[in-house]
Amino acid sequence: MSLDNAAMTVFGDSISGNCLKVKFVADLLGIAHDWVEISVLKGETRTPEFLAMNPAGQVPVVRFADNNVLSQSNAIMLHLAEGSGLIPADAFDRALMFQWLFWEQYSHEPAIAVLRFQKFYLKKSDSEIDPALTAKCVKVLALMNSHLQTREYFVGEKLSLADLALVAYTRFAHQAGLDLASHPEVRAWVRRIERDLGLEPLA
Ligand SMILES: N[C@@H](CCC(=O)N[C@@H](CS)C(=O)NCC(=O)O)C(=O)O
Repeated sequence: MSLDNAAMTVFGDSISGNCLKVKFVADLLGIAHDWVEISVLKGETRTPEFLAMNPAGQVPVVRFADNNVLSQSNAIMLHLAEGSGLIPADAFDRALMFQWLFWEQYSHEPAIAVLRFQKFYLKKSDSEIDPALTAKCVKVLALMNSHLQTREYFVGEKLSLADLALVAYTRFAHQAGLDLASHPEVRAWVRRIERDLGLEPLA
């Protein structure tokens, strides 16, 4: 399926890093799209209409002009970016990009996105938050900081989907109560990717 001139509708919550990943790629590649705001907090992912489109009850979801529907943020990014410079041409670099995409979903997002949600949206106090979750976030940021000591981008010294997936929640770290001043390479990288995306710095 060609994405050229295709009308595509993104069903997303604009407070969600997972949903913003889709916008980052579409905007960078100039892929025209409509955005339908779906509020997770208002339970709009649980309506019969939404569940008929994505039985997993999660955003983001993309519906293409031919009515095909795709969910899972990283799968959507990969589909939109097919054949573009956001996916490394070199096979090993491409594998490294996948390495970071899988790490993002298994280790990074379940830490930073969850802590941010609990603190910033559910307004949980520090005593209500599992200390192991905060420790996991610090470990994740330390690993990223160490990787970025010797490079400007996660893979191949060039912007790739790995950076876009990882920046989505890292740039909200302050809303999780995490101070990027302790992870200066990560902070500089966030600014770099925000600049590449034409975004104003959040913190
Ligand atoms: N692995 C999924 C995670 C999607 C996800 O957790 N979406 C959240 C918003 S960030 C959601 O829709 N939550 C609603 C719910 O689970 O009820 C992805 O990357 O797309």
